[in-house]
Amino acid sequence: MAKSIDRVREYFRAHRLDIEIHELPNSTRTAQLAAEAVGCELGQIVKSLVFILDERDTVLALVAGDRRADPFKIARALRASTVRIANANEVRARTGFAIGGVAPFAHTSDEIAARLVDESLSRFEIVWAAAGTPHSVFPIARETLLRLTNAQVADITSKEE
Ligand code: 5CA
Repeated sequence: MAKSIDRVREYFRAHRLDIEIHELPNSTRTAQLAAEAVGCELGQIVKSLVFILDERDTVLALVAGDRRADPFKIARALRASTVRIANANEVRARTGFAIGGVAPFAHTSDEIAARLVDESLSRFEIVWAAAGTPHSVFPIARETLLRLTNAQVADITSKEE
C-alpha cells in the first residue's frame, strides 16, 4: 500500500491542486506543535477528527486547533443519538492514517457518513492540515477545503482548549 503521505500527494495531483506539502523536522502530531512548526495561529491548524455515530457510521469533523470538538453538538447536527471519538485502531481502519497525521481527505475508505466543519474556521482564509504523517502539513484555502470535502459547516465545538 502507498505510504500515507503519497496518498495525499496523489490526491492533490488527481484534483489538479498546486499545494505544497511541508515536511518538517519537528513533530506536527498535535495542533500546538504544528502551529509552532509552521508559525501560524493555533486556530489555523485543522484537526481532522474521527467520530463514530450510533456505533456504526464514520464521521469526520474538521476542527480549529484552538477549539474542542463537542460530541453532543456533533450528534445534534447529525440528528444522531450517540457520538463518540474513535480510538486509535478505528481511526486507522477507517481513514488509513494514524492519529497525529490524519488528513482531511485521501482516506482509504470512502465509507464516511458525514463530514462536518467547525464554523469557527471561518476566521481564517488559509488553514493548515495534516498530510498523512505526524511530520507533514499543508496550507489550503478554507474555501478549497470546504469544496473538496463537501463538508457541512456547523457549530460542533465547545469551549476553547
Ligand atoms: N497533525 C496534527 C495537526 S493537523 C493533528 O493530527 N492533530 S489532531 O488533533 O488531529 O490529532 C490529534 C488528535 O487525536 C487529538 O486531538 C485527539 O482527539 C486524538 N487522539 C490522540 N490520542 C488519541 C487516542 N489514544 N485515542 C483516540 N484519539 C486520540
